[in-house]
Amino acid sequence: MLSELRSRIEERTAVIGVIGMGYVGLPVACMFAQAGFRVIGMDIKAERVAGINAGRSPIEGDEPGLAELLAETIGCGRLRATTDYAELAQTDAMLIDVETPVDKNHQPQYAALKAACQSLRSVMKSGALIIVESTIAPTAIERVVLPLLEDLGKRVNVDFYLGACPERVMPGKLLMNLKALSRVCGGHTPETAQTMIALYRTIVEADLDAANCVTAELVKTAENAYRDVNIAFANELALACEATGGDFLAVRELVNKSPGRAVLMAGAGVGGHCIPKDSWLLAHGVNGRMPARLISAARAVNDHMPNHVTNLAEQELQRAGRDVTGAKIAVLGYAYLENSDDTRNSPSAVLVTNLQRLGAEVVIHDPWVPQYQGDVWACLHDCDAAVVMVAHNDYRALDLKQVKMALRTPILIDGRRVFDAQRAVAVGLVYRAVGLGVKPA
Ligand code: SAJ
Repeated sequence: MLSELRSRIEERTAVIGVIGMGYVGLPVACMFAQAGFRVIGMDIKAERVAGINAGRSPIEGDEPGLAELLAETIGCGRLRATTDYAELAQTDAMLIDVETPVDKNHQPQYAALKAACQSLRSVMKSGALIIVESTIAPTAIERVVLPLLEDLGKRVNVDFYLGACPERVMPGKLLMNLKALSRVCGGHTPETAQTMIALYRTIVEADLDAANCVTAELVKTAENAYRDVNIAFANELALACEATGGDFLAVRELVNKSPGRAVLMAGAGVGGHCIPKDSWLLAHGVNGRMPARLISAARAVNDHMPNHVTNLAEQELQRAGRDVTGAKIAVLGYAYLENSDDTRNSPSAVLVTNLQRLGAEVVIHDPWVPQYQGDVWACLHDCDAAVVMVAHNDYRALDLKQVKMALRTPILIDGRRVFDAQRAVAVGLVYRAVGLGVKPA
């Protein structure tokens, strides 16, 4: 049956289902429709389905080309969205793109994934290829997905085929990444992996690497855990610089002159929808068979950074004779990433909570986040400290003399090394920064 599917893929007569019309599922549905396939997009949110069928993208933020591609593929009738799983009975390949978050105890939450499997297993046609694109812990295909799909008596590689092909999309580059980034096609069998490659070749211009499912699961979680551990190293080095009177920026530059070194940037914390989560998925995947000590230690270091920034602010307020209780503090930057409107798992949220718990009045500004836009000077006016949490370009352009004049107490805490320490001190600011141990001259 896989050879028949391969033929239908080549002829573009295969029908593709995509479950989950979010920032992963919608663009991939549009791209397969653009490649010539009939695509059925499935989502449980009726209003989202209605909007998509009206050609309106539910994806926020600036996504070059997505709105146009959606309108085009809906307009020509190749893409259609539905809330009815029964419509997936006609699909030859089904991609699962539902959320796979972790809870506050860092445990994977597979409710959406399980619901999708429980719904599609009763409608999937014989010979259908099921591909999990959502990021899942290593061994989750075997332990979570396969048992659910086989629960009604259907058998993998007999009644259906199964694979994992994790996505590498990023907000702001959804369509570009889908086309330009390589992907691991983890098949339950080598033949399944080859069929997945044939399918993705119709939209991906980069490498498509055949593998088994657990390799695909390991690669995706490892690539993000790797980044988290490396950021944690930069953060721990920054704290060491503060403790020893060093300057992280200078130390990092010199370390990176050593061949094969590439220390990342220390900062006010690690947010976002994937880096923090994927580390825990990798740690969970080993299922207690080995202690994921480094991964959990890195998470602890990175999660500590907004608390460290809180401490810097508290120290300088006390030095200035201002009790943090009752102090008015401006938090500049609420997105998790510079020049982005995405606030998921933002370190700023931790800082704001910390400061409010200490009794401070917090005013938040972020030129990219609608509810925090506005005049930054009005936000800074009469504050006892300004804490920069995100390296937005808008903040790099701030005139430090004006910052000093706007503040009631001239304290500037720089969580992302946006400003030059000497310049800040020269205009009369009390300046502290992540990784800066020396007192600026
Ligand atoms: N961060 C630091 N120091 C650094 C780099 C990042 O503190 O040196 C912080 C950022 O401020 C942010 C968080 O870490 O709060 C995550 O930043 P990120 O640059 O890793 O951006 P993400 O979360 O969008 O990560 C995505 C991932 N891509 C996918 O999952 C497909 C990641 O694998 C990429 O490496 C990353 O983009 C990228 O390189 O842009």
